[in-house]
Amino acid sequence: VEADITCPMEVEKGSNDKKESGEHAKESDSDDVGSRTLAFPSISTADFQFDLDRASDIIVDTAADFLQKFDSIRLVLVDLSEKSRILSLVKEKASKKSIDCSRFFTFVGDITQLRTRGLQCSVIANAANWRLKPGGGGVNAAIFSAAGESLQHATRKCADALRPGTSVVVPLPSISPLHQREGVTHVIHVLGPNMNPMRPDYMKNDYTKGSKILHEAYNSLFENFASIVQ
Ligand code: AR6
Repeated sequence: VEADITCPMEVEKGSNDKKESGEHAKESDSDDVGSRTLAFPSISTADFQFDLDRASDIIVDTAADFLQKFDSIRLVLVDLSEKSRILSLVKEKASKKSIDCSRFFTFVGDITQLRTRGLQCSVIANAANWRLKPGGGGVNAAIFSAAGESLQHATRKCADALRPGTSVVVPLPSISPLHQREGVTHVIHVLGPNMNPMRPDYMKNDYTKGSKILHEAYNSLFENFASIVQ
């Protein structure tokens, strides 16, 4: 299977994403690029209903700041569908900034099957709930299910709960199928702002506060990732 990986800087050059993806798709196991790569979902923009346009600005801004501070790390925004609107918005906005597209790009696929699909990546982020519980749908359910019970135990050792705008690093035990199959060594749980009235900590459409919290969530995620790499 060829990876649907695209370079944000190149998105306007052609419509055939797969063709332009060849370079990334064929990356080998031989270097340690995977251990310096963080793959993350778009925090808060599905079940938590955060506005996609605002979220894409925040993703591009925080990623650009972070890449300036740290050399030789990669950030990869992942979503399930080629039609993902958040991926399109981020690609479009990243291409307008001078961001190195080998260090920040988007990838279409399941975040629990990255190596299988050709992306070397040891650290993945989860859009968690405040109790750090498995299930509930979305990427949280997918990660807890793929990682098995050892992720629940490991998570319990690290934290009981999260405040919106914060994250926690959980080393993934080597017995976890996600570690064995995909080479994932760490999961970083992130709690973003919630704009869904049916979920806890509903922010009542307050985007002044909500945007600040989403900023904090990505900064916390990226800083935690940097602490693992160093
Ligand atoms: N691989 C990659 N991306 C995914 C996957 C996957 N397997 N599954 C979903 N996405 P969401 P939130 C994308 O709803 O909005 C949970 O129930 C999805 O398309 O998972 O932060 C938790 O328990 C979207 O772009 O997270 C919380 O209660 C992104 O992941 C709540 O939902 C985030 O969508 C968190 O809501």
